[in-house]
Amino acid sequence: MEKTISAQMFDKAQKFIPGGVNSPVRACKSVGCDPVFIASANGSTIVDVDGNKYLDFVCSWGPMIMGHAHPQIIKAVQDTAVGGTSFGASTPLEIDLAAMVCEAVPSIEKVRFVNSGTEATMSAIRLARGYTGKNVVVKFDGCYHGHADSFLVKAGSGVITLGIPGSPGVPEDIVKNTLSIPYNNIEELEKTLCDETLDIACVILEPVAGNMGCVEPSKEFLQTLRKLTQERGIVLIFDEVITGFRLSYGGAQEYFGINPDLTCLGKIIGGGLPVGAYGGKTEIMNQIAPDGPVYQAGTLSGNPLAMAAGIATLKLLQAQDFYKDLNDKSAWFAAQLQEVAEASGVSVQLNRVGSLLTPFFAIEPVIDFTSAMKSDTDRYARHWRAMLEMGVYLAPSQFEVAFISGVHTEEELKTVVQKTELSFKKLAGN
Ligand code: HOZ
Repeated sequence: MEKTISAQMFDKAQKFIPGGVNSPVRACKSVGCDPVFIASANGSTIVDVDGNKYLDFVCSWGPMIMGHAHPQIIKAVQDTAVGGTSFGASTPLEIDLAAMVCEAVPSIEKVRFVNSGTEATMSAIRLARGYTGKNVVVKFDGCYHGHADSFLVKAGSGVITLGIPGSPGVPEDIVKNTLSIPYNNIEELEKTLCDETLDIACVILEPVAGNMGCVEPSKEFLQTLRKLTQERGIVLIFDEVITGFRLSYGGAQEYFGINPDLTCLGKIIGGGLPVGAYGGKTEIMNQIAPDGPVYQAGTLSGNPLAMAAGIATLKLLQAQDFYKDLNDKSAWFAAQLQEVAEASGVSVQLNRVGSLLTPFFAIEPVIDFTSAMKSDTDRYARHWRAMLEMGVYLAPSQFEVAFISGVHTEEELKTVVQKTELSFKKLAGN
């Protein structure tokens, strides 16, 4: 049989790019498939190089909340590009986006733009360490904060997907200052944060975990976390790279009504172009160079194309009832999927918060890394392949989320429910 164009491209890519991909999860290894190569996308649909169309639930891992190639976002990028694409100097657009972010996100008074979520989290912990004069970073098992050295301890996303325990190349001396404790576990949290022998600078978490699949924190867990960090002068960092402008216009902190000291952003604020940001209280942010001694810089930081795409996206998200409609639609979709799972007899835990969704092929509720790891990844892989075959592109790993966008229509979601039913029936049969 002749190879598909995607297969030919994957062969070629592997000659020049490690694993044929520029980010491990997209190699689709854990779902037992080779990747499809994308030629173009529009709205809720992506098209591969062989001309196959898929309803897309990866949405570039979050940024495409208004769908692909939204005309207003594309126009903003085109209009900006004709005036030059990068200057390594300040532009008016970065002030506009910074003002929008500060107005939207409850705890952000000042914000610094960088180029990726990894850069944002890496810079935020440096700032927290510089501000407190302490060294230890507390994170949670299964949370993923990008690939900076300090975070590659019991991390989620590709690290779980590929079953990598940590990473060679990360010196012991660095990770000895990272403590990873279980998500949603108040007892462990209290024990760690109240330990006077630990030199804790900050606690960082995904306020809804999205990189071990979707896991919601209990309200009590978040409240205890805020209370203890406040009492002990520990900087609380919310990594809202996924949840920012996703759960609500003000992100997870607005959704849960809990304000961190620092917030990391990415994805949606770049409208599909490479962006990250970290922001928070003025007193802490003023420690960053050139105002303060904590160094951080970047040639492409505040890049005009990314700023233009971000501004256009945020303007669209200000539409009346946007988040209510998106979250209601997602709740309806999740309920339908749950019904289909129950009717088919396949054990699925449907975790959803806002428009983030993961069907865990697990028997018991998934509340943390340990319970997520009990999922039947082989079943997820079979489900993923069946859905791809039927024209639905899901995250190629059990330990990621499906992103629902403002442009997925009810009709489209209904067809996905029907296709899911077919896939689950097949799974139940063997
Ligand atoms: N780390 C991303 C998922 N949580 C994957 C990024 C990509 O492969 O594009």
